[in-house]
Amino acid sequence: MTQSLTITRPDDWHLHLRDGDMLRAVLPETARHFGRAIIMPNLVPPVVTGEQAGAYRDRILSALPEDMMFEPLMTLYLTEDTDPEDVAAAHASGLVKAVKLYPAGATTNSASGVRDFDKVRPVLEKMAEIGLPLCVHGEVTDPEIDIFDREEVFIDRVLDPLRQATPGLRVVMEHITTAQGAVYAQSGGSDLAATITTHHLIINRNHILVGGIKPHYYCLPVAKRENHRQALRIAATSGLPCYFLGTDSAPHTDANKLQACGCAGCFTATNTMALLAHVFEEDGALDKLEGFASKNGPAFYRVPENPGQITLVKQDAPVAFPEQIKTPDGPVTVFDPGFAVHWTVA
Ligand code: OTD
Ligand code: ZN
Ligand code: ZN
Repeated sequence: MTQSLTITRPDDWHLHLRDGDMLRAVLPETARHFGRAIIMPNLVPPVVTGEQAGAYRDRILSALPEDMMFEPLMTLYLTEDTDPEDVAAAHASGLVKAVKLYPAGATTNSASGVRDFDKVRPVLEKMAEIGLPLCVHGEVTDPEIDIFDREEVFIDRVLDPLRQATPGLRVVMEHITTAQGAVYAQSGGSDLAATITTHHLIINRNHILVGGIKPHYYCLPVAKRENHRQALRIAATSGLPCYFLGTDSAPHTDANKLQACGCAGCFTATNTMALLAHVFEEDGALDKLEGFASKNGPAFYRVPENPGQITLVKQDAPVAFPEQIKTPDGPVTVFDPGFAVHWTVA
């Protein structure tokens, strides 16, 4: 029996595209299904100014195959030297849709991030004034704090004080991984939201560690206990407008993943929509998938929904997704959910 589900063309509200050869290799994987994506600015060096964001946008558009339609929504990487007027101008021109806050050292390429939050106060105040969202990587970097607790501690120590001190600031908690993150995301009305990745709906920390270490499941924030995964499933399938999809699809070559100090990141662009259909069906919530992937994000970011649609089809035989994407830098392994998937995008 085939079953199908047609939804408004989705968007990815958190995506890593990289640059150069890697950009050209991974961009079609996203553009095939998604209308737009919030493009993460953690290049080396990072995308800090409006001018750099404009140049990166041009490189993305020239890497896009001619027969594909896709709009990159650009972000700026917040540093302690970021100029509030540059941010305001990049927003006013329509180029930049969000500013990204990385606590220095929290994740891949975050060394230029923020150490002293007082130094970015003028930028945050300008953003509150103009309604430009702040996307937050919410983990403390304090070496005393256990890596599995870093999100929960960040909410209490950094995020809540920062929001209290900056009334009107619109915030997206990126890639939440805990029950505490899911609860807090509901507390800020229409000025607070959270993205949830596909992989955090599927794996818990056992998947990374039991029966041998699985580098392809290692990402940041690291997957937590099973009760947290369940809380994320409840949040994503709830239909509440504060939760939407941000895949955090983060390509690294296998050579860079499979080594003594392997890179963090799961590459899910290729099969994300199929996996989400599986997850939402399993939770009896296929009717909530469109809100999560296609409607709640545009509503928060105050942009129209995509004009087109995609159709997800469920087939009897398991779908064979490619195991890897070939790139000139080497293969990138596609996220393997560890179970048979019968959904595919038609
Ligand atoms: N997490 N990998 C990367 C970024 C994210 O925190 C993130 O947004 C990356 O490779 O850029 C990862 O595991
Ligand atoms: Zn992050
Ligand atoms: Zn990311």
